[in-house]
Amino acid sequence: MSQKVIVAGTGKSGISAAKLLLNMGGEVVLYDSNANLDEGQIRAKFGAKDKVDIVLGELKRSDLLGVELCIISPGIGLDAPFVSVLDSVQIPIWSEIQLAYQCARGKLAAITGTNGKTTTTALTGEIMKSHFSDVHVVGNIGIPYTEEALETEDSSVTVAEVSSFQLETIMDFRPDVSAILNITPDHLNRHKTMECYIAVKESITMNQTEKDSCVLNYDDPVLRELGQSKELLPKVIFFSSREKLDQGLYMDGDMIMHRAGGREEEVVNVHQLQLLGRHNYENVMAAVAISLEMGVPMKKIQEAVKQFKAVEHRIEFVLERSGVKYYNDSKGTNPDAAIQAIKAMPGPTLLIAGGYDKDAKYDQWIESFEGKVKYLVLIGQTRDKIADCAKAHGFTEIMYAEDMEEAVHVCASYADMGDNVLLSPACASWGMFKDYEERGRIFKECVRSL
Ligand code: UMA
Repeated sequence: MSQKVIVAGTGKSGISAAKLLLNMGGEVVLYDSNANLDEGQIRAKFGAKDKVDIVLGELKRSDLLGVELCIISPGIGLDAPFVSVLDSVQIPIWSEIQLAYQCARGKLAAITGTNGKTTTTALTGEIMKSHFSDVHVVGNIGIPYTEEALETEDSSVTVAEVSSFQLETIMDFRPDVSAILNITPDHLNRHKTMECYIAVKESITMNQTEKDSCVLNYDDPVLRELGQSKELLPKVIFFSSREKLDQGLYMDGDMIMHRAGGREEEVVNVHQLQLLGRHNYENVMAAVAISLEMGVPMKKIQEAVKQFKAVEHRIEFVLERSGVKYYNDSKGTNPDAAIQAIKAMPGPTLLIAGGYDKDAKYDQWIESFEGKVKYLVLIGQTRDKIADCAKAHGFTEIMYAEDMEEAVHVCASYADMGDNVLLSPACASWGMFKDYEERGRIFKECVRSL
């Protein structure tokens, strides 16, 4: 990697990719299309001797003199204007996780899917830590893979949460164990069609061979078909929360079961878990399957899953006040994730939703209210679109709020003892918040100061 590389994006991924390249003796052109960024602040993240040129705003061909490769941050689509400048001089584009993969050592488990990735990645990481001494949990979960890749050794285990954005420009990225948890409509503003979105998710398996494994959700028709296809080379392990499987992980009543080679064993009763909802039982099954494939003994897996608590912003219990329970599901950034949160609520619910428009359809989500949602409190750009859709489905208990503080106060004043207040927006956070984490933190602050 002692070449000259352009790194696109100066967020978490771009900065850590640039640092990795510099560490390997390379030279970096660090580019961001946002001309309003403070160049001095970006430069301060590097050492005085680091060979970094910073380019902000428009990218010109002259900026690319001697450049052989581009590392692109996940948030940047291939239709960004500067990509055509790279194409005109035939500079290949790699995803940030591809760069990390080239430099990393040891075994890799990579987890994708529309929903449940972060919980499954965090849980798999905890299970791995109970058995292996050097474990790295990286990727979309918040720590760029490039930040830790150079620290890995042959004995290391890396668990990576991988988004469709990160998969778009992989080359030979090949996990020892891959997992696709589910595929439902999301990010269609970026991937355009469902076919493209499915193809990019499935590309997590594209370099895998017979020596590798792939964990798939049997209940998802697209993934069942992928797993049954003769073209898929890795060993397939299915999990299902709806059917008893001849091989793989499945649920028998409240018991998660594992069946392999004619042998059946109990893994854990869902009442022993500290996670709510069927979708979380699916995440547990996926994590168990991945961990078994990575060589963790069942006893250690069983202990680790019982200890594991919900990660922040995923149906996270905040507190109970005046007999009302408050839950933060800020990571419910699309309708499907938000449906899972509503299903997991133990009783009548006041729901705070709305945000940035990702071209999503809200019909199924509204239908999932099914008498459980008492009031819908809407914030953000999608307020009118959601309100129109709700009314078309006969749901009229709708209120608007200008910000999170108002939304929380409205809920607190309308909630009765025994009710739940849930933030699960079904939309991205952009426009009102920096990211879903900031949205969740602000929600929790508002709840705590009630
Ligand atoms: N930028 C450009 N040109 C563009 C668009 C953006 O230069 O056309 C620049 C922006 O000005 C900004 C930079 O790119 O300076 C931001 O890059 P980024 O959006 O890739 O952000 P990072 O901070 O690098 O964070 C990324 C992931 N972000 C996205 O995929 C949008 C983080 O996932 C991830 O945690 C992090 O890398 C580490 O791997 C967040 C996310 O929202 C949590 N992911 C989506 C999701 O979960 O639904 C996929």
